[in-house]
Amino acid sequence: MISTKEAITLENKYGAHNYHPLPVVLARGEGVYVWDPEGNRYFDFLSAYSAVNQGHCHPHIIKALKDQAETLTLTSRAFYNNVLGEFEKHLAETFGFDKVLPMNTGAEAVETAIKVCRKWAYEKKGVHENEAKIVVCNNNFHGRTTTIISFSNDSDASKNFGPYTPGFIKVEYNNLDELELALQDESVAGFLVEPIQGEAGVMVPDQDYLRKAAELCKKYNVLFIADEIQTGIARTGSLLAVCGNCTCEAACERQPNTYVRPDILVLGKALSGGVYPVSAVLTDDDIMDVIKPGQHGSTYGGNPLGTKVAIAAMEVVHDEKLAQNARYLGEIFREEMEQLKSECSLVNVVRGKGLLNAVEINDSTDSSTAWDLCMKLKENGLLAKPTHGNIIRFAPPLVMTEKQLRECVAIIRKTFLEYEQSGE
Ligand code: IF1
Repeated sequence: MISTKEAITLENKYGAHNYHPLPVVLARGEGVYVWDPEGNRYFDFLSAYSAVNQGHCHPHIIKALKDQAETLTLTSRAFYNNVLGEFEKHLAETFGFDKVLPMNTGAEAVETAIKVCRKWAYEKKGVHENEAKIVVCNNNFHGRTTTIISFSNDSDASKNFGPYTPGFIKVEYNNLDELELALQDESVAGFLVEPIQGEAGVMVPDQDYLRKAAELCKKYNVLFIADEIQTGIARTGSLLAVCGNCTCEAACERQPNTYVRPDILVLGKALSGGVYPVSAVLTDDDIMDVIKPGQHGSTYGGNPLGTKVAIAAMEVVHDEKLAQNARYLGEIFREEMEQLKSECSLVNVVRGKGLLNAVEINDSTDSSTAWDLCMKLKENGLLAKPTHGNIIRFAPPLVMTEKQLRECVAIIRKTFLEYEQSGE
């Protein structure tokens, strides 16, 4: 096995420099743990940006991968296959929608949702062709295709990738007045929103924001599109973040006072448990039927290998009650971080839901403190990474036990207090 040093050298020499990774090389993963080539073990507190909610190399998912890999991997959609329908039924019933359109990456699913929404606007709402607009929020992150970065206000993600795709209106996140004003434009087709803004630094909106936003969309005949690629699949303590307070055993029971049913639901990442790229767009017949044969697709979209893996990944979420566990452990984690805040001047703000949490470091956004703390956390056996500048995202796999979580809290506390005392 090549060493940490060799692996980093190879990536730097032959790989595009489109990331600035923490200087650690991962060679093996199991559950909440990862190991580097030298055998050092770490708690994974990033979970591949919430794609590994089920833990690394979950045996149930790996078995599904192995069995299907020896049977049939890819057919294209030129023919049917004997897994896709089962996957689509499983998802449609679990999340309560009529139809599923399978894709591969999150960005492809977001692009699919944008296309379906625009087509619905022309063919069902009566918006003039090529005039459909979609409302998005400032500081959004929905992927990295040229259309998606066209509505990003993050210069790193968008600068010098123009010309940009038109037809998007930006409003302030968590601001219902601005949203309502934008929705009054009759050419608006949809409102695309993250239930919690992950990349922006785990920004949690007011409790009733999503429900009231959905009500406004209904009022103005605009499709409410929930991007649950990062917040979904039990990460925030319920199967979907738009669910609010329900900890559904299986399908999302509609809780009138909290359940927010999007018109279009976008899933990815942990939908397939970090084993194989699978994403999906879910909606009802009267919206999905605007897509006719030959109007959208993907070579690997809905392939039997990925969909078999996704079925197994969703079974793990249900059977191991990951939403309930995320909710329970998330409350403990935030309590402990609030306690640390009272002892340590480095901690400015603690926020999150379930096991999607972040700590804002008491330093300027361009300081290296958050990075330096993550380097110290690595030395102490825990891997996390700053999002923007001074915010550290903490998002372990949802299979973590309370004992392991408390061990991680101790590592974070030790690291922060030692760093503060060192006066670095
Ligand atoms: C990177 C961020 C997180 C997402 C939401 C769509 C997508 C993502 C809410 C696109 C993807 C990933 C992309 C990855 C790092 C990570 C990320 F930092 F970029 F913003 F998680 F916050 N919607 N997020 O979070 O899904 O096409 O990647 O499968 O690009 O660096 P994808």
